[in-house]
Amino acid sequence: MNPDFETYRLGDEHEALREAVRALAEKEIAPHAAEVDDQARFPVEAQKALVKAGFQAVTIPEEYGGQGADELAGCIVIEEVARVCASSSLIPAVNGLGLTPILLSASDELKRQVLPSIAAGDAMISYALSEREAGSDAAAMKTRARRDGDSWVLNGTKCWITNAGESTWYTVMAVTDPEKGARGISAFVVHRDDPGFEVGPKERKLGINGSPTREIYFQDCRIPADRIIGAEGTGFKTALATLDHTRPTIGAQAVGIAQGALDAATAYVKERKQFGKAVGEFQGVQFMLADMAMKVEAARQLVYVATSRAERGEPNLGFISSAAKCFASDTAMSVTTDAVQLLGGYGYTKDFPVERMMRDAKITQIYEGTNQIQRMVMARALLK
Ligand code: COS
Repeated sequence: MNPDFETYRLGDEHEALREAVRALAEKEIAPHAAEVDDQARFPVEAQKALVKAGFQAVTIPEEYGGQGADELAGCIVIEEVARVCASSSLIPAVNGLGLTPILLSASDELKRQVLPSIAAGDAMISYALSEREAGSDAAAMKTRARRDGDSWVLNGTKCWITNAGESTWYTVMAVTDPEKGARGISAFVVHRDDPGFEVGPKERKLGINGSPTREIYFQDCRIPADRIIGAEGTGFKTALATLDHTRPTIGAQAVGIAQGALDAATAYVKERKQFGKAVGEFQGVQFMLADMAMKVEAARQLVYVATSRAERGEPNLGFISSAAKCFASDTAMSVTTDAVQLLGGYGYTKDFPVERMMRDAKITQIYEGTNQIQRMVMARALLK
């Protein structure tokens, strides 16, 4: 045996980061989580605390004013915030989603235009791929971008845009050549003050109520020509390559939600007495807890492996990033549901956090690709 064996152990820096985010999340974010959900209001306290600590978008490189952290660090931030408030964890998660296309494919000049404001916490960025009729079939989008002199002019509607209205910047995929299918899609960065850009009303949702979800509209929205991300026609590839990097971050969010529910349920069954003893002393309850913890740990390890492979820029990330997102989100759904069960009637009330966690968990099986799409991506990788 060798106590210094470092394989399959997080380094000291990552452990220190977890400790720091956990402390901040418990002190500054958790106390507002129930109210943020109840009032469906943006978690301004969380935003302030995350920005003050520099945790709102840790993967921005130092040359653009960021922390220069790796993708595993990005996942740890999201996981620890989600453990207390999933809505708040969408601040770092959606920034990561919006800025990854820029990190992967944008020119240095465009990176310099956009990234420093996000790194400073003065701006957030959202990601706009989906449309009402182009969800899983993302390449069926209709939003158009036409070149006009020194500008691109966008027309169309994107939907399910997380943090829309709060974000300053939007990464937008649009069709530049309708004859070319997926190869006729390009990616752009739009600023909320660009003429012809507007946001719609907030969707009324089951969970993640603190994070606004809206449509965004482009009506002859004119942006400078240099706001295209990469070459014309590469937008769909950039969009999917982005998801290879960010699906593990949704896995991390799911792990955090599940861990929060597991912690609440574990504390409860030690205190709650029935038939003259703590309900945690009953084997039926113990088996449930053990299964919950086993799944959370398996999901966490899968997420960390996936995000580490993404950080190394390994090829063929589709299988592992979809597996991490899919397994972790299915875990979050089952663990939060069991946590509600373990708290019985109390679990079904807003006096305890587990019903919120159960509602918040559901979206992780849907966004950044439904778990049916994840299974399709995994199967394609196996069969190719
Ligand atoms: N990275 C880079 N390029 C990729 C890629 C990846 N991971 N996966 C596919 N591509 C490329 C393909 O190589 C192909 O390009 P070429 O024609 O030049 O070879 C192009 O993208 C289209 O690929 P494909 O034909 O496989 O696309 P499909 O239309 O069949 O769609 C799925 C593939 C279904 C996997 C994709 O549309 C998807 O992930 N849908 C879900 C979207 C989603 O997650 N939405 C959530 C909203 S974002 S929060």
